[in-house]
Amino acid sequence: MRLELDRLEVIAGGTTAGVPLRSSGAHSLAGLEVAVATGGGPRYCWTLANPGPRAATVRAVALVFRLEDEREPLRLFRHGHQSWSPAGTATLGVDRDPSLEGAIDLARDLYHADPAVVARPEELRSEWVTVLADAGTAAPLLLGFEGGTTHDGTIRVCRGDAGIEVRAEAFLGDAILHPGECRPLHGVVVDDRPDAGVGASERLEAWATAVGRLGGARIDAPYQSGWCSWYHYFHDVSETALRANLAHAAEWPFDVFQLDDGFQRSIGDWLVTNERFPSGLEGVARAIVAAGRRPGLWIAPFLAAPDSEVVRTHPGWLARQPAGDDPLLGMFNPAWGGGRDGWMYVLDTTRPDVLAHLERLARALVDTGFGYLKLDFTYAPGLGGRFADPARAPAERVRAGFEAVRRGAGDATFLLGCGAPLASAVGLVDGMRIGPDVAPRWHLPPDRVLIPAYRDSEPATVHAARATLARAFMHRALWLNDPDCVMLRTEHTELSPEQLRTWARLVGVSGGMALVSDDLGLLGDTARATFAEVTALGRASDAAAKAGTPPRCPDLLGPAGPSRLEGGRAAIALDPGTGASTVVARA
Ligand code: 9PG
Repeated sequence: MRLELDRLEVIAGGTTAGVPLRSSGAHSLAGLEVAVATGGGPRYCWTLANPGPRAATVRAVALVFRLEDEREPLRLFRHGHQSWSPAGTATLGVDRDPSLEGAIDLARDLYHADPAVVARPEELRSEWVTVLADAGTAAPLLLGFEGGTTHDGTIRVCRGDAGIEVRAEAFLGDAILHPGECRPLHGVVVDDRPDAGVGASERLEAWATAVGRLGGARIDAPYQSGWCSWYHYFHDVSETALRANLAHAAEWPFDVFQLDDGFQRSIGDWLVTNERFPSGLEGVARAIVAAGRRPGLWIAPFLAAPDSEVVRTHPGWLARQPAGDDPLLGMFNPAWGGGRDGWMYVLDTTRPDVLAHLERLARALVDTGFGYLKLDFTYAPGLGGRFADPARAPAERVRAGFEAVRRGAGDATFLLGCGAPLASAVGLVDGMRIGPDVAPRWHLPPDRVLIPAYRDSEPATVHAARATLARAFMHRALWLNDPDCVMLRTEHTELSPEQLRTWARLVGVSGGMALVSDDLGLLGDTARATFAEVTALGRASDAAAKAGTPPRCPDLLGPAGPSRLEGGRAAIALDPGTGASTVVARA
């Protein structure tokens, strides 16, 4: 199995144009000029220019390859766009792209770089990187973008008239290219080493290491353990509850106490607490410091409630709908209220005044004592809408927001990305949520009414477990992985004791961040012993990752799907169907 470069395509101004491409050179199409240089590796460097006198609207530019000598079934590593998007394996002709399942526009926009429904019913896509494995070749093949900061990268695999096509698509999301402008695109790399001993995970590790180096990844933060308020208290968290948990701090080896969603008066007005937090953010930070722990705080910095102070005083700061003048809607969450039944607006991160606001906000939170910020729902500026500067691609809009927060927060603050387009945040965040939310149950109940297409992103522990296996290779190459919180409760949970242990040990073996999200007053010696096991496994796996051996999923593209993880001195094998697992020591 090998990739043959076939042609170049530009989707701009509503039309698609293509030219054959066999070698390096500059090509004119759709009024634009694309220069492609092919290097060893193989590696493709390309630039996109607008030589014309008028602005051009560019949706995407693609290198199109033909897959040769493959033997089906063709399996691919299907990587999702943002933290909550699923990651795992898919088979061409068997699995379907979720965009085909009739979800609402916002759902598609949330979970993919390109919100449009895929063009062909058999098409599969992977974002940022993929690995292909067929029935005939022993060595899998990796295709990936070297970055994702100035545009997204979507890889599409489909059956064309002349066989299977693989497209590496630089997605600019209808950004304007000004007359005379030239933009470098992120390089595209192929790892087709014929060495059968180099499996999918090893290829992804090598790719992530290279991308992390190129992008100045922040990979030096210490191993993180802590407490998070979300999965026990949810929106009803209170200062009383927080202080009650802090009273148990001495019994737990936590570094950070992180207050999650529920403290704020309004989404967007992050410095003002609601009536359940009479001491305000200063009082909260002081109490956590007094317990000897690092104060952490959740914010959704790019969202704002319709009735928030920030929207009332700065209506011009909002991104707009693609057509008309109404504000762009970035999330629907009735628990947030906000004056429009839970619909939230999106701040326009192409505006210098909005970026100055985000910078000031982060500085104020750090000055208040929060040295750890969880930045959530950060996909929002990447949604399709109208922004003040139409020249910025979705990935650039997301990144500009992260950059502003980093400027304000300073270098010493631990920033955790969440709901984040992964590729846009490299070099800015210290930690990254790499999967959907956990829940006190292994599977999602079959009767739950949801958007059917994106069930795999809904809160269920098996969904978080799958992501922890599939994205393990990113740990300490691109950031510290946050697999989401361990669940230690034994009451008010549908997790069996075995499922509870499986998830806890998987978090441990992954080497990722280990946060407890229970009412500590309800936990006893068994829970403390489980957490001690998590952090012992975790510190060993994390130390190995720091020394160059990241956690590895040996059956990532295996026929039974990912089910095993090796990290440090331990290996876990789990049955995603039942949540049963075994952990063994490795030599
Ligand atoms: C706080 C929570 C927690 C959690 C985050 C995030 O698509 N959704 O509607 C959706 C809502 C909430 C959510 C994920 C997805 O959870 O992952 O840890 O911080 O926000 O509201």
